[in-house]
Amino acid sequence: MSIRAHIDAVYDEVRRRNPGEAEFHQAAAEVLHSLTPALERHPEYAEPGFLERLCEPERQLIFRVPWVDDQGVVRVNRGFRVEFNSALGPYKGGLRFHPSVNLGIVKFLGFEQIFKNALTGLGIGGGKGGSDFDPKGRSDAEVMRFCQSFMTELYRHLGEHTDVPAGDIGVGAREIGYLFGQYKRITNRYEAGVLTGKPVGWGGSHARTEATGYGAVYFAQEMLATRGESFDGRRVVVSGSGNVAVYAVEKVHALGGRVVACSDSSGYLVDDNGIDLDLLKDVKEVRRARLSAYAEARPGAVFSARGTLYDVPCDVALPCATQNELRREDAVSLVKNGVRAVAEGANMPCTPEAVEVFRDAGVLFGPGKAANAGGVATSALEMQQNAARDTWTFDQTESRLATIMRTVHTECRTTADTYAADPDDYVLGANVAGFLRVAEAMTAQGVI
Ligand code: NDP
Ligand code: 2IT
Repeated sequence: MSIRAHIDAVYDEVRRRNPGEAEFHQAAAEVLHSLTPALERHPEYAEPGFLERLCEPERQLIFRVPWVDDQGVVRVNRGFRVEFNSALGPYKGGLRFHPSVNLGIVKFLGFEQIFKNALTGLGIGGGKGGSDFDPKGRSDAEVMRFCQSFMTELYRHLGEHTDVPAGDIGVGAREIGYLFGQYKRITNRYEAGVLTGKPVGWGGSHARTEATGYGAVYFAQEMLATRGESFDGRRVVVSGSGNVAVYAVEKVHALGGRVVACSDSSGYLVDDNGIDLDLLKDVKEVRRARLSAYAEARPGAVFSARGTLYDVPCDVALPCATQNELRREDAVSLVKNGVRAVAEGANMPCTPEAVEVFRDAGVLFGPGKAANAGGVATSALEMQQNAARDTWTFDQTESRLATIMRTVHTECRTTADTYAADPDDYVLGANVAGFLRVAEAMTAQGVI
């Protein structure tokens, strides 16, 4: 069987064994289909059973999460943790609380996380989890009770050497605090390294909050530099207005660019004078309000509940909200308006059809598993600090983050050049570089 036919057969089997899990199929297809040149050079990874092992999570947990709301009504959610691959280290990856969460979404995120974490070079395996719990509109007390119930089941599977969750959509410092408190209470252990994304005052790392957004901008900066360009004076759109988006805006502004649009699930905002970051943080981080509140407070800013921010002319687009939010027609619009580079702050925000449009137009495209690796990389730095009972300064941590992002960028390009004779093929570069690191460890550790 040719390598191509083998990959197709493995993919067909992934679809058959995981029915209805569209996002997982999509993520698996993207990785598997870029591995052909890697398997041609390393035929041992095309042996029967190898890719099949890679695509089958080591462990999948699904559990009931009952909790009582402020009215005394019992609510029941579903919790997930997919421990996908531990070849390089303890399972590592965030928890997502959003009503759309299901097993297929968690599996897609866990699968991506394997290669992303490998790219950081930091000794972390891949996992992801979450719940279909919707924190929107819930009081702090409700969120606390939910987190306590969630951890009461999950704690037995965690440990600083076993599985280390962090945040993702709907999970930030507040939720990590409640989850940590319950873990500590049940286990009677102050095991700081069991969760990352903790507040800085008690075991959290400086720059972890900023890391994903900052890292995505560093990655885009490196991509632009390959063409002798920079952020200086550039118009940028950033989708979302959560943790990743806010700190992407902050770093773009620090580098002399101007973010003219951002969004949330209720619509998008255009502010041609450049997003006012203090106001954005106040609306989204302090008040947890809708984005329209920003437009109400800022003359000249326009909020639209319909349409898309990808129709706003820009030089750089940073999708930082959620999967499959940037579709073919959005990519066509961005290209028509002269976009130079797109870097994924979110996980898989661009559909495969959109990525094809960017590729055909010669637009620089940084895939999420490379461009947003700064978040999990800084989580690994948090684990290092916890293990050493040490605290690094903000500057020290950010400078390590910047070095890691530059290294990830270089590795994508050199791998793409070696395996596809096209250094601009960041998708292939990221997939192959991450895969080779995991594959080598899996082979050395035997059939497990
Ligand atoms: P947040 O919950 O802080 O923010 C998410 C943002 O995206 C919000 O503005 C939210 O709008 C918007 N959004 C979420 N779901 C949808 C949807 N279905 N439709 C439209 N808008 C939506 O999450 P993060 O910023 O942490 O995560 C954003 C992305 O980045 C995710 O893909 C995540 O997996 C990825 N990521 C996060 C990392 C991290 O360290 N946090 C690390 C690497 C990747 P609203 O408030 O209206 O829901
Ligand atoms: O998608 C991701 O990389 C994250 N949500 C961060 C994971 C982590 O463990 O910091």
